[in-house]
Amino acid sequence: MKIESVQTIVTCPGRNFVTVKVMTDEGVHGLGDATLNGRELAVQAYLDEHVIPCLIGRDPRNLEDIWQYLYRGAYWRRGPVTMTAIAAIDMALWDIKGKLAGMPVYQLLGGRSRWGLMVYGHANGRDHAEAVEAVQRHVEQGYKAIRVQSGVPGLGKVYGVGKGGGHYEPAEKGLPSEEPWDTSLYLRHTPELFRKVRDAVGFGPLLLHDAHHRLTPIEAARLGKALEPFSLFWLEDATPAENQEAFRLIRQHTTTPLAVGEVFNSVWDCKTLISEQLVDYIRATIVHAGGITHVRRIADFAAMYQVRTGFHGATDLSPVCMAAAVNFGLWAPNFGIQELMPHSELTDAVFPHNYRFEDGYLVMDEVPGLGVDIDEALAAKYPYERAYLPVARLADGAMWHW
Ligand code: GCO
Ligand code: MG
Repeated sequence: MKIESVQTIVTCPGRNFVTVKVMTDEGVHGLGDATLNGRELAVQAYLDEHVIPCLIGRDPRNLEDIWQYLYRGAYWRRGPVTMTAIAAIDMALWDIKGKLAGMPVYQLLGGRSRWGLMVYGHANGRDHAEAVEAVQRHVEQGYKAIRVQSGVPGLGKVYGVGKGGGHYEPAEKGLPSEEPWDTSLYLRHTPELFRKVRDAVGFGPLLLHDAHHRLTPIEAARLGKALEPFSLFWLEDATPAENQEAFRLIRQHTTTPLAVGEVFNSVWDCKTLISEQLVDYIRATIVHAGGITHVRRIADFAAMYQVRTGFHGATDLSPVCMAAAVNFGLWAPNFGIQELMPHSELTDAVFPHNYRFEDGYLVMDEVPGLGVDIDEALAAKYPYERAYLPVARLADGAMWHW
């Protein structure tokens, strides 16, 4: 059996997605997500120019060997562009393997450990009152776990808050927009937000919050401590984690559980964080961390230290990645929670898929492969449109972490 051709498909049904389609000489094809928000065409070029030519003629069933070939063979290791490209091919090869076996990918991984993946939805508001209402709406919709973000008085646009208080999509058409940031305003208002949410909905729903890399370690420690009375499920990306040891300080000061890793692309990015038990949830995703083959290694390593998965699942992860995440989560013994930011109807139409939301969980039927496809004719109607994530600046104009 041979890989006959591989195609990269870029489409923008409301936002940009890059998809890889691997075709075999036996007519079976596989799909992989290769979307890297704001850097989409770099991954496409990496695949088209440097990866795909090396794949033609290889046996798609040897996905481990192909993974090692792409990782070791490039000589230049890691990095988001490389690891997203490898992830896309890896996902597509697992999809093919599942179709050949007539089994869902979760069966190939070891079968179901659970019937569904508990997800967390995004409740956000321009102010606390709007955020509380959004939490109540999510409870009514059946969400068991809800991430809460709110506007901060004195700051204009803030990470995690949609324009109309509803759907939030961080990437914007055109060049990067600029957002103001002020940590002291944020730290003053965030504990108050969670007090209001708990007053309104009680302690039943699990609550999460994303600090989006904005805090220094000691500020993160202070926030974690201040949030303890509200019993969060996790505080996410409290401080940038290039320096993994920075989490030691946060950990010494607070029992609020910590999650990190949506920007990680290899197990090396979280080796200290996991082995020193500095975090509770690892958010590395299949699309940005080398595919199912590598994320399985991260998850197994994390399991040894009682760290559970909490995969990134924002709208920039296509339904192909989400289908892979559902397969993975159905199996992973140390699955913790899955982020769910529902895609638009148009995106769902371009990528028909088998997984679905049911009463707070993502479930899927027993279909071969990943259980997702692409409507190429529809995808072709929505060509790439340049879009970027915003950047953040402090009051004096200096760049900050967005
Ligand atoms: C999350 C993330 C996203 C990212 C986005 C960047 O927790 O869902 O922080 O909102 O900002 O995925 O591409
Ligand atoms: Mg996040």
